[in-house]
Amino acid sequence: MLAVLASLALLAQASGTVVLSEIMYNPDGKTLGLDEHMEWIELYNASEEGVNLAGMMLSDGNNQMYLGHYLLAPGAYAVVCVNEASFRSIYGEGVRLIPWSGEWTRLRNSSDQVILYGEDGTVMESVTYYDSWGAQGTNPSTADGDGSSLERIDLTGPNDESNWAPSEDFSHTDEEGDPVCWGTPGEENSLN
Ligand SMILES: [Ca+2]
Ligand SMILES: [Ca+2]
Repeated sequence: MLAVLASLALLAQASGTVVLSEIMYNPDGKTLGLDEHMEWIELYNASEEGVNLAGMMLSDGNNQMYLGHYLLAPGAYAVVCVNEASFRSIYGEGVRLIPWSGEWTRLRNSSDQVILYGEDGTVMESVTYYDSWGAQGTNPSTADGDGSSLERIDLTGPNDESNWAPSEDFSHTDEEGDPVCWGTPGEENSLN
């Protein structure tokens, strides 16, 4: 019995169980606020089992953020944000936030890597995004400071430009009541 439990525990943080699903790397400074207050990363549990995120680590290769105790249900989304008060002021109290400790990864606006490590230090997920992802000809990507996040289209598909694109959800409204696209933190992606 103990051996079975041990193998289940290992499976629980295996590659592909918890995936990177959405990244707000360049929040719209005019409406959302500064990067250091409003960046966030969304995770999704693509497995059939609940996964405790405790001990997992997010990093851009420099700073390290250790995830705290958090049971992510199968098919559920949750968010790691740089500043809870700032995040709540925009997105409200309903989004579940994952506790973390360490130093925020600081998502560069040109290009950066986001790596998710399992508790045992193995790489579970890695995406290197570019501000060109989602650009249309000479028009810059709407994920590059124009409100949108970058969403993963197929949540178990590849971590490249073919499978990540600017979010298209306009259910939020700004102070003037105009619809804005601020991503879908904690919810199903608009591109899924
Ligand atoms: Ca940024
Ligand atoms: Ca989402």
